[in-house]
Order: sequence, then structure tokens, then C-alpha cells
Amino acid sequence: MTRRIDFNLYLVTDRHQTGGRPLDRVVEEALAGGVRAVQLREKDLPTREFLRWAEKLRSLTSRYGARFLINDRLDVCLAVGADGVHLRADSLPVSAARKILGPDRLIGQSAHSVLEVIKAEREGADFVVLGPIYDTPSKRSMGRPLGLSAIRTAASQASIPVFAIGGVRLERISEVIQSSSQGVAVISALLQAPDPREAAASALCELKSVRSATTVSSVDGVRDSAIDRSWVR
Ligand code: TZP
Repeated sequence: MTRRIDFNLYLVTDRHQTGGRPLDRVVEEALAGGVRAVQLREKDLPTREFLRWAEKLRSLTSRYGARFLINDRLDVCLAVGADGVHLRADSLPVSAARKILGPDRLIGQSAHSVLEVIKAEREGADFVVLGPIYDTPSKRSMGRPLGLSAIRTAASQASIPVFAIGGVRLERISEVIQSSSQGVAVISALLQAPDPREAAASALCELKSVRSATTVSSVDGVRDSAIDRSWVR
């Protein structure tokens, strides 16, 4: 079964990166700017506080018709009626998560190599987020960034959508999409933006224009079947 990934800009939360502004206010601004998928990450929160944020963002994302995914916690996903989970390398495997969540919920998987992308697809993930593609302060401990070639290779070897993460800023969207990425997953580009609504709208505008200009031939013959071109709403 294919669960449609109908978004191209995936906002991942980190309440420490909002410059002191309340996370829900910044996320709402981004939603008002057009973001249609949000992942609650907040890995350092105790369970009950994490649940409270999940409830708050579930209600916000519903109001804007956006997908809402929960990092790692399947229990919280089910408790708040989220659209899916985002799994890390140390989370439950996709196959176990699918048994718990059923056929309709989305399962995204973080990947740090092309091999992990292929494995995630084999296990039944609906999409993967591959990175860090560029240098980004929070992931320096992971060594050198993967670079755009990793996106290109992953997209040519997997049929599920691949999102680029790590240091993706507005001016890099064009080259990321031309490397056959379905879209981009971002933290700082939106959460640190002085005007997150404007930043989201600009990112979506850039995504839209690059994607409509990108043809199969212009992405170096990379297999294009996984790319959802009907994402513009
Ligand atoms: N996984 C790989 S890079 C990264 C995560 C969570 C951080 C992305 O943050 P930013 O600010 O968009 O570079």
C-alpha cells in the first residue's frame, strides 16, 4: 500500500531554536505561510510535557489541514491522533511500528546513508529523511556532511520519497530538488527566521518553481517515479 506523501516542506521542531519565541506561535506562523507537514521532535522532554506539546500541535496542524508526525513515540502518536511517526535509528523498526499503527498512518525514517535509505524502504517506510546533507551545527559530531550526491544516489535506488535534511536553507532548495529530492526537512530555516510565515511562503514558492522547472532529463536520468509532482495546493 502506498501512503501518499503530499508535502515537500517538512518542518521539524526544536523549541530551543526559536529565539525565545513560544514554539507553538512560531509553528503557527509557519503553517500560516503554507507548511503542510510538521514533526514534533523535542527529544529532551519528559513524556507528559511531550504529550502536552503533541496535543497542542495536533490541534494547530489540524486547523491548517497539515500532517502531524511524532518523533519516535508511537504511544504519543496514537494518544493524540497524529498522522504518523518519524523513526530514528534507535526507534522500533518500521515493521514493528506498522503492526502497531496499522496501514493508514505515515511512517518516516531518518537515514544517514544511502544504505539506510534502501533498508528503510525494504522495511516498509513511507518516506525517508536523509542527512545531514550540508554542514549544520547540531550534527557536526556525525562527521562530514553527506552532500548532494547522496540524495541523487538514494533517489535513484529507492522508490519512496527522499527528503534532504541538514543545513537546508532557502538558497539551497534549488540544488536539492534538482538532485531528485522530493522535498526538504528543516529546523533552523523556519524556526530561526525573523518572520517564519514569510520564510515558509518563500521556501514553498522556491520549491514550486524549481519543481515545475525540473524535468526527468534535467535530473541526470535519475529515476523519477517516486517524485510526487502534484503537491501544489
Ligand atoms: N537530522 C539530520 S541533520 C538535522 C537532523 C535532525 C538537523 C537539521 O537542522 P537544520 O537547522 O535544518 O540544519
